[in-house]
Amino acid sequence: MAATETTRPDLSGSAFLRAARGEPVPHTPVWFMRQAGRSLPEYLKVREGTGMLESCMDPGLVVEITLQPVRRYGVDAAIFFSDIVLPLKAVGVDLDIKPGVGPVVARPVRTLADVEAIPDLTPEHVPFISQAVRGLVGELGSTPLIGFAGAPFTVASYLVEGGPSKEHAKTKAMMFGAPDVWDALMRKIAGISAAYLDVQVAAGASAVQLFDSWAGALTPADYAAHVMPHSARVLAAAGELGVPRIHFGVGTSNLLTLMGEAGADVVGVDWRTPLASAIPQVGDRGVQGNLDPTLVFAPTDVMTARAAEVIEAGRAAKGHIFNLGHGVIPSTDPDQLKRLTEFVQSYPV
Ligand code: 1CP
Repeated sequence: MAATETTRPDLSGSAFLRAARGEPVPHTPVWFMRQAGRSLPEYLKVREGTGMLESCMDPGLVVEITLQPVRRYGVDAAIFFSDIVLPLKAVGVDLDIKPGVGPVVARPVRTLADVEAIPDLTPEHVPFISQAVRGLVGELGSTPLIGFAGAPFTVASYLVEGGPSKEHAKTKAMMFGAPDVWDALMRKIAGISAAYLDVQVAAGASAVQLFDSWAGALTPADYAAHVMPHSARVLAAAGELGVPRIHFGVGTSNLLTLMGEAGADVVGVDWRTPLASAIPQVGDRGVQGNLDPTLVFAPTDVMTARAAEVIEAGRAAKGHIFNLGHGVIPSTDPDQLKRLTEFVQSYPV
């Protein structure tokens, strides 16, 4: 329903969208997680003096930063410049994104009352998002825009820990020890993430990615029991919008089947799992990935040889979208990413 609100350009020839749907492609599509707002000098320049969250709420800046890697690399998709905690900020959670640290939450969530104090997200909370997406879709022409949201477990980790965490110990303690609070929190975040994706697709995003970056901290049984049903609700809501859904996590070699079954069209794979072993696990779905992000620091011929291996392995999938196995490392040389993009796009299909 929401998806019909904006007239989109004709994207039927998009290699990215075709691969996401398992259709034949003119070339292997490529984009990079965290391609916007990392290593580019033109990004650092426009961000000068403006905080991260402030930048995400400025449609002019969001359009510019999202377009920068598309202009420079000619990637097959743009990823919306925002953050997984932006919707929480928009509904009034007291948080900041601290340079060099990441999201920091002033009063971490511990009780049912804390969960109930978080409002649900409505489009009125994020008019600047709709405006930025509309502006982008106009500028991007035949390049599709990927909208995104954080999956409930990964967003919960920031809310419960109060900031970045390695062990996610307080989060998992709540999951194991306070199931009623956990269930309420996961439902709350699932609703916010689904509404946030709805806003982006209604304004013209052509695909969505659900980031469950920290799901790899869980056993398959705990993922299935305590996390998957909530991610599945977000993916089902996105499915209603008629756009392809990518589901990504880090260190998820034991969760790939479940992450697909949660309702993804494409499963994102980090670099630790060879695509040859990931593909049978995801079954009749596409895969996205998965060059080790440090390989762009290697000599170009070493990087491209490894990229070729990834493309060759991807042939066995229903569809393959080339990407790094996680985000672009901030010190990455943009010229090397440009060479990688050209290599992937010119590799025989
Ligand atoms: O291409 C892009 O960069 C698009 C925009 C984008 C995306 C998709 C940003 C901007 N953040 C994200 C998603 C995001 N944010 C994830 C999922 C993807 C992933 O695993 O990399 C996560 C876990 C976050 C949380 C976050 N925000 C962190 C990680 C902290 C930790 O726990 O280790 C950090 C450092 C941020 C800040 C952030 N988000 C985005 C940018 C450009 C920045 C840096 C801003 C700054 O320092 O000023």
